[in-house]
Amino acid sequence: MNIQWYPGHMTKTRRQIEADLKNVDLVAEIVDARIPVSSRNPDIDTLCVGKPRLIVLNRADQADPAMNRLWADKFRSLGYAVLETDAKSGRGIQQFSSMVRQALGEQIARWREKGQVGRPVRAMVVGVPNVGKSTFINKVARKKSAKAGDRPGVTRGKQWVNVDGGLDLLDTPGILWPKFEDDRIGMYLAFTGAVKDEIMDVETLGCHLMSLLALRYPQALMESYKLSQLPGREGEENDISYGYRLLEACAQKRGMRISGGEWDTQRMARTLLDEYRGGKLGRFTLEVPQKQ
Ligand SMILES: Nc1nc2c(ncn2[C@@H]2O[C@H](COP(=O)(O)OP(=O)(O)O)[C@@H](O)[C@H]2O)c(=O)[nH]1
Ligand SMILES: [Mg+2]
Repeated sequence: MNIQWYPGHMTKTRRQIEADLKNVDLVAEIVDARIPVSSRNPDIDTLCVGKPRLIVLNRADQADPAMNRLWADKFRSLGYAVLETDAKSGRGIQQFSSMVRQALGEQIARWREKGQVGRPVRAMVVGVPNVGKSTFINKVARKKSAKAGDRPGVTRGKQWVNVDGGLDLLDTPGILWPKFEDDRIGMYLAFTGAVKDEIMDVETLGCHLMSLLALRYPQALMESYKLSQLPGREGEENDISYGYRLLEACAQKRGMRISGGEWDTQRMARTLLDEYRGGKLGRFTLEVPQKQ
C-alpha cells in the first residue's frame, strides 16, 4: 500500500465513487474487525447517503471473537446489516449474496411490482487500503479479477462481475482514505500494518502497542512473553513510559541485548509489531465499541 491522499486525489476519488454509486443498489463497506473505528472512512456516510449499506467485518480471523460479536451488535444497532468474514480463507463469504438480497428486500419487492423480475442486484465494495477489498471480491466472485462483459451506458468501461445470476459486483473497489486528523487513528492503522511504520518511529509505536495490549489483553501478553506478571503502572505514567518498561521486560525475557549491556528495546518493538501483525500473540481487537 502506497497511496498518498492529497486534496486533488481525494476529490477525484470522491467524484468517481459518487458516479459509481448511481449504478449500484447497495454499498458493502469493508472494515478491519481489529480496528472497526480507525479503518472506516470519515466521509462514508456523506458519500453513501440514501444507499443501503452492508458492513463487512473482515479479518474476523485476526480479531477477538467476543469483540467481533460486540461490534456486529453495535453496527446492527446503528441500522446496518453486518457480515463477519475472513476473506483470506473465505469464511463467511458464501452468505454475502443472500445478505445483500435480504438488505434490499423492500427494493426487490418494488422491482417485482413493476414487473422487473429477475433484475440482478448490483453492489459496490468500498474501504480504506489494505482492509481486504480485492481478496473479498475475488472470493465472492470465486475467481481472480474476473472479467465480465461491459454493459454500455451503465458501466462506462468498468467491469461487472456476475456472482450468481442474481448479484453483480462492481469490479473496481472504491478505495477510500482513512481519517487523518486524529493521531490515534494513524497509530492504530500502523499497528495493523495498514499504513507504513514511518508515521512514527518503531520504538514509540511499540511502546504504544505494548501499553494497549497490557490494558486489553494482559493475560495473552504475559503468556506470549513469559512474564510472570506485568509491571505495575505508576499513577500518572503515560503510555510511552509504561510501554517502554514493558518492552524492556520482554527484551529481557528474550535475551535481546545491545552491546553496552542494555536491553534492546528497539529490536523488541520491531518483534512485537511483527508478531502482532502475524497473529502470533493471539486474536486481539484494539478498539472497543462505546456504550450507548
Ligand atoms: N488473515 C486475513 N488476511 C486477509 C483477510 N483479507 C485480506 N487479507 C490479506 O490482507 C492483504 C491485503 O488484502 P487486499 O485484498 O489486497 O486489500 P485491499 O487493499 O483492501 O484490496 C492480503 O495479503 C490478503 O491476503 C482476512 O480476512 N484475513
Ligand atoms: Mg486492492
